[in-house]
Amino acid sequence: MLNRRNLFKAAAVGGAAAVVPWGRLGVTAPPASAAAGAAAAAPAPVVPFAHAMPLPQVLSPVSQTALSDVYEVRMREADAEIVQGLVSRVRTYGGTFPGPTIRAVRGREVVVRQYNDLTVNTAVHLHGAHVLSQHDGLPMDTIAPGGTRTYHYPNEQRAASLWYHDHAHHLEAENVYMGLHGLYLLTDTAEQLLPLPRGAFDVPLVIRDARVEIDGTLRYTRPSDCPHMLVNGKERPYFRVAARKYRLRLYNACANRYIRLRFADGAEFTQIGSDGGLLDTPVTRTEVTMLGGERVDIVVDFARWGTGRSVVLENTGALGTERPEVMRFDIGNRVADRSRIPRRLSRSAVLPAATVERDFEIRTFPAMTINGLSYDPNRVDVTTRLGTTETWTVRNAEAPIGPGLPDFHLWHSFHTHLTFFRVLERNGAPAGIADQGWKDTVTLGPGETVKISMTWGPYTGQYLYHCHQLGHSSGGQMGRIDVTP
Ligand SMILES: [Cu+2]
Repeated sequence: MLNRRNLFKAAAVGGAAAVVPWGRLGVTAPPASAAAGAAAAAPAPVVPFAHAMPLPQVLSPVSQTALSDVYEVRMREADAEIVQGLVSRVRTYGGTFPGPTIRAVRGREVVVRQYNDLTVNTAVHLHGAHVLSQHDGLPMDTIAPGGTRTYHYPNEQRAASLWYHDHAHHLEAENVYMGLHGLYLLTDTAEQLLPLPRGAFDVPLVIRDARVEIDGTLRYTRPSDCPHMLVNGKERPYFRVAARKYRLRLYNACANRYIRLRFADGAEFTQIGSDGGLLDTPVTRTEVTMLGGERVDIVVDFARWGTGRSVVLENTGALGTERPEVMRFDIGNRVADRSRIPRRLSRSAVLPAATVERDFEIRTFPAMTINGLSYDPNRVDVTTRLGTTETWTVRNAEAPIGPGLPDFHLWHSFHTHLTFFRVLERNGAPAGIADQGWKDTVTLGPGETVKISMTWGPYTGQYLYHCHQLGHSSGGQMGRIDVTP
């Protein structure tokens, strides 16, 4: 847990401890379980590139009908080797860390029967999916230990890189951190017809931080005390690739941390998709900043570095005391590559003009609130009618602090359930390339404001919007929206 010495060490980064009030540090929600509150041991040493990067296993259905695939998942504790040579007890979907990948096809329903064999409440939210309210994994719709619940996902939406993760009230941050997250890759005919890299050359990178202690304990704490950076469940792995193009699906699955990714040599790559699926046209990037929950799909041509070379993906959003490496790609032989990036990836529907405007302000001090209120599942914060297009102006009320200081807790994001949105403006200027495409989670650095627009639907019922720094949503930065007929 946090103690004054650790807080001081964190504050001393950059040498400005005296000007940072204690209250502004360590603001992620306190761990919810007694186990997580035990005294902390030192973190295990950081040894980059000790592990080969695994790919999350793909889940097989237990049964199929003409129109649906049925899966069963048992949430249970399991042991995982996150840092080489250490055994960590984690919370899992089905025994793997991270959970297994579900592959879905547009128009084919997925049914997941979840069994909770853990000792904590859970709720399974399919992030980015259009689902009925009773299948959304709302914070109070929990599965008690020993219980079960069946979720129905209609998959009547375009291809996108989704993920499922825990959303139980006050517990989501710790549950996700301890391992309750997995991928859900939804494809459709339009995507399949594109000549993008596919199969073994379409690779998810689930990136998240962790603190694994010298005895192997995976401890939930604030990100500035989490020196390990995992990709697909392993600390700073290496991955052998062929000298050709790959599609890499970047996920920030950190509970409480932004990451800023680039190749160590500054090489360009091509972004083809975001949270809500393919962009209309590809864009060239050299760096992407992602807060927890966001997805960025990119295509990288490893032939540019050549056989026998390596390139490191690094996080320039790391603290000065942390290793920037996230993973290393080791480039093998050149192989046949008929994939290419078409100039036109998709054709987005145009959002109608908004008829409703709303303002939201996200704050951590003195309490974790949106518009001054902490989440109350019995209070309706926003009521809208099905099909209404709205413009929401969202402001991060935190002031920036000096460079080099741990400022993860001052970042907020804004995530809407049920529907995707477009980012119209950031800080008063038209949205740039970082805010392209259909989004369900948008990053707000300290003091930033974004204007977003969405049409509420396709279902009526109770849904949520919240900060996706999960320590913040656990603490109350969450609101209820009811969509009425
Ligand atoms: Cu927040």
